[in-house]
Amino acid sequence: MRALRMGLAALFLVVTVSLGMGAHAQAAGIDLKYANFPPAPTFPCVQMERWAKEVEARTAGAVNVTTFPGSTLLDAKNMLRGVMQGQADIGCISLAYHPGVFPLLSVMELPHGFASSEGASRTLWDLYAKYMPAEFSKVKVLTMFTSAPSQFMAKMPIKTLDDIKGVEIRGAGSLSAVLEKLGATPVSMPMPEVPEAVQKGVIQGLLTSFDVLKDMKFAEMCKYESVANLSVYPFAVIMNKKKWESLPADVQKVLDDLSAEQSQWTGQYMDNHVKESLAWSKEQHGVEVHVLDAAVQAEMARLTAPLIDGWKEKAAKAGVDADAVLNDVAQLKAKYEQ
Ligand code: 3IO
Repeated sequence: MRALRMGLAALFLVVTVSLGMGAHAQAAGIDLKYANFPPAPTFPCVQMERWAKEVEARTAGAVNVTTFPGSTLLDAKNMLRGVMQGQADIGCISLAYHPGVFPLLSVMELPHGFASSEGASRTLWDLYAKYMPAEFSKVKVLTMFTSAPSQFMAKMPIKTLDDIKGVEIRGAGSLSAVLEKLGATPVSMPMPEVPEAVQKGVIQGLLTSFDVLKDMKFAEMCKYESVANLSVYPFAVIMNKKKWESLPADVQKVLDDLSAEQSQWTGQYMDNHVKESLAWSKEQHGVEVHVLDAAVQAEMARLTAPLIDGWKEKAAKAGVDADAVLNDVAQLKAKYEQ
């Protein structure tokens, strides 16, 4: 009898607590501020809107996400700190903008030869989930994804390595290092600053994926596109840790269940969008697309290979098992890009 009464009491407690939590989530109306740095039409913001819509639907409206694209709440350079300090609850960061801050996951900026954003995005997420690297311990990671492979967009044709020798081209982080190895003059800056730099002639072109031809209108200014299939840019969507800890368990579960799916969704969207952007740029702006000869691509691979040893050295100093991570990248790439 005593045991039954205690059992009932415990059941009553569980029911009231869970009802209470649900009621709290509904009544309090959880509002999350999500900051992003590039303009609204770009892929990091498209995936942000998709995530917001999914979260609102899957929590039956208990969570409301307010999105701030185009650096309206936090810009690229303030994003990481701003989220840690709680100016935004959620933010999107490009890892390449923070050299030395992510010794493990910067492995995804190296020239592995990924052919797709989907393959690279899923690889990045799996690496994060496996290693849970200390470099992200001060935030909650909601998802990760990458750009598509990087290509040249320039004011003049690029067909050989001679064509970029000493030429000012924009890349960020390790992609800047790629440009240096190729003999160009690398100029590093966040994406939102690039259109003006091209316009003013500070740079003659940029190295990133072809989505921006349409989404940031580079097709108007950079008429010559060269397919080089260089490294991708990794991104992370991070949440203020206190905010995360304040969320009810059922809401946390919805967000955790969305992480891997959101990574794959973004990769698939990006791969399709790059094709659409290229077709649009040819039609609307008559851009010229040149696929670099196999011999030129092979030479680029040879010149950039030392970046991998450079990463290994720095990673090892930060306590990362660099060989194990590189091995995982190769295996995951084969798995997701077969
Ligand atoms: C990128 C960044 C912002 C908006 C669209 C984009 N497409 C590819 C990238 C990657 C990149 O160049 C960067 O700076 O992160």
